[in-house]
Amino acid sequence: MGCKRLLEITIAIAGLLFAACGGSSGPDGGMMELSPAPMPVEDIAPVVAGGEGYVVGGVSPVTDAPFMALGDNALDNPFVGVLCFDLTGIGSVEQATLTFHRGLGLGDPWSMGPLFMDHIDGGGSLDAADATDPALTEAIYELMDEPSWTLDVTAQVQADVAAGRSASSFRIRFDLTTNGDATQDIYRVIMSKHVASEQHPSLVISHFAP
Ligand SMILES: [Ca+2]
Repeated sequence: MGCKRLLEITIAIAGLLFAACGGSSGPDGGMMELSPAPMPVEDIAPVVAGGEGYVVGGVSPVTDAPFMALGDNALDNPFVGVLCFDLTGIGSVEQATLTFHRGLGLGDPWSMGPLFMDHIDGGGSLDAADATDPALTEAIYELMDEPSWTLDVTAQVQADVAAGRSASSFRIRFDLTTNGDATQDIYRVIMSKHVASEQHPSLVISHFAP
């Protein structure tokens, strides 16, 4: 095969490849204009005022404390905590990350362990029923004793947005309601009224703005 013939074949193959890879994907043979893909935005969902706190003995909500109390008191009444974040302005959720920090403890709260986190429908305000009502999803996490926690709650926040809930709420509770020793045993989580603002609970949501 002569060099000229080889060159002709090479040019022919190159032409076929160019056509196959097809820059000419538009109906008129020109290049198609692609609309830019929507980009997610990242927002920090604010804590709902009056939505976070804890419930004492299944009857008394506390929403003005710098700490969430978990465990029991000297009357063997349980403490059950709730975190609650406003979903106003949140569109289709791509990613949601919940972070919160441990406070100082007292006694032996882990005698009531494990510590669980439930996804609940808190209705945007903390009331006594939030401590005992059935969860949307129970025990989405078992929490170890850590200085802080960073948890993927994408599925839960997606479900809240899809259901049209105004807030995402998470309940934190020890497995046992009391260890029955007539002594307070308390584990604490730092809440949004604490002076250490860098340790406040936060829910960071990556979403497509509606
Ligand atoms: Ca106790």
